[in-house]
Amino acid sequence: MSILDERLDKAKTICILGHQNPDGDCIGSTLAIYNYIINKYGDSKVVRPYLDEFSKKYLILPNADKISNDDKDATKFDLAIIVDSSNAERLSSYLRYFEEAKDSIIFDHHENNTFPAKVSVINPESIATCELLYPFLDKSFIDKNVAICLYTGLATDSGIFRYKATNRKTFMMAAELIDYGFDFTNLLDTIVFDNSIKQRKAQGLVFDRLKLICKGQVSYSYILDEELCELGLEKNDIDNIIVYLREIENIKVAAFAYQVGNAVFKFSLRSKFDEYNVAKFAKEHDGGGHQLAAGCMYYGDIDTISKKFEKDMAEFIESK
Ligand SMILES: [Mn+2]
Repeated sequence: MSILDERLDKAKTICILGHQNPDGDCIGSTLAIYNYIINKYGDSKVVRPYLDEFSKKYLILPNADKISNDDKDATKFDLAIIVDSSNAERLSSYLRYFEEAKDSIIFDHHENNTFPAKVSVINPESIATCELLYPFLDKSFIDKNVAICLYTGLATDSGIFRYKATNRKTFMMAAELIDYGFDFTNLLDTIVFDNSIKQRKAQGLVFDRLKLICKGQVSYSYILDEELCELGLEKNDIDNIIVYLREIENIKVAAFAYQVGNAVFKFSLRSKFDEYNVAKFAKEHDGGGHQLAAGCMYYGDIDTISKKFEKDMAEFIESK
């Protein structure tokens, strides 16, 4: 019996928590666990998944509509399961559920994980939390519903099986999962490749003002809140833009800034090469992440922060 099953057996009330601004791996691992518990225990357990609001495209996943963003639940859970979160702050307003829970277990693949759970299953070598989680699930309770959720995390965190950390294990797991018989083509079209016209217009705007900085080695662009508002878009409608900024020839690093407050910008960073470790850059600018994918913060109006970022990034690139 896995350490997850041991804890599930003992708990009557269970919450599942993940990081703010949840991505495919966070949502996928949350729902893989949720569907697994339903398969294994039916309605003999109370299971509540809590995540911040996420893109509606993920409603294609089984029981995604059961994920709640209620942070005022008075239940003191027997067990909190945390996924894909490197530290306690990442849980934002749901942190209390973890703090008040009697028992806790975390599954995560971020470097420098400091999450204070009772049991930690951490492996930065794992390409996705879903990959790390898979061996802890009893195969007799994995069905199509669990498989499609695990596949979502595996596919999205590996850049659809393209990023360097993708290996034999990743493909073996994908192969096992697709045997459960879900429509993976439609899944990936829905959650990754299809965009609304509004999203395509936002991408047009971002590409219109795209700059190649640091002698063409870095692609950089941004979008303002008022522009998103005008297009009728939410923040989670633009979370794929960084992917397109990375897909430009000859660049080493891609950067995309969007507003998270009045004079506060969050930068998404992607690197194409190990030696340009954007997690290092991010750590020096109020952020963190992985070697090839990270995020950080800049404070000020867009012109000021663009100039400052350009200067900081030039130093970072030249130091290589
Ligand atoms: Mn992840």
